[in-house]
Amino acid sequence: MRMLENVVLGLLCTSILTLLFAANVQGASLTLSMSSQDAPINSTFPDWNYGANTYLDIGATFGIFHRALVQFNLPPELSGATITSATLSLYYGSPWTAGGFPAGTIIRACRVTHDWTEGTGKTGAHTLDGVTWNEYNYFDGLTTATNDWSTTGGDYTLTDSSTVTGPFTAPVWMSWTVTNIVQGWASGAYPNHGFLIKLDPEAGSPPIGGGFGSKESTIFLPPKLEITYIAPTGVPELAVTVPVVASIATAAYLIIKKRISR
Ligand SMILES: [Ca+2]
Repeated sequence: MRMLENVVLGLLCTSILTLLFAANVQGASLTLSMSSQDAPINSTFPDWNYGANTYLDIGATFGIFHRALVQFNLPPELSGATITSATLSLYYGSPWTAGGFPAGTIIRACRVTHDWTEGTGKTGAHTLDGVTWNEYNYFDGLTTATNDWSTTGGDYTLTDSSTVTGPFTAPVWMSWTVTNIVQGWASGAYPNHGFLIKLDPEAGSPPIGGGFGSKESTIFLPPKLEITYIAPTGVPELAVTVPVVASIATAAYLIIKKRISR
């Protein structure tokens, strides 16, 4: 009986300590519930821009690769902040095949290392104003080296990249832990050129992949970046100069902010 009492007492103490710790956590959270720019690219049409597509296709099919670029403008209040967590989420809404992303499938989110332009092209509407498989901004209609990525399919690094592993069955959010990447942007260690999301490896036989909601989608939810952070000493964590809520239809991105505690 004494042992049981000790166990119960121990659990109670642990619970109280947990509550005290939670109450003393300082910081704030914000959700960027729409990307600032996003675009799918694919190796089938390497000089075609899809910046206005309602889908961000990710996957591979018989040697053809589909990747997605997603970027969020970070509010200035994150500058110099300590990022305690950051989660990138894409809404997987449309499977290519009944199998979707089967068990064991790895989908990787990487940090992009070169700026790029979203563009206004889409399936059936060719434009010369944005990112393609070959170029970070294909604007001249010329297959010269101008604006070429260093590597076709986008310039990115595997450093601090993050993976999730299937199975995934649509519709479902797919979420990557990207704390270190966002921390690097907040500290100024490297510029924010967003994320590149791809299948890894890009086998694709049989086809593996699907469509995710872009910020232009009217059917599926747009990309989302959730961040919790602690501001530098003396800097308010919820600056009033940043709009708390803006219209999805007109804003480059929507911010939902929440104070955790003070
Ligand atoms: Ca877009």
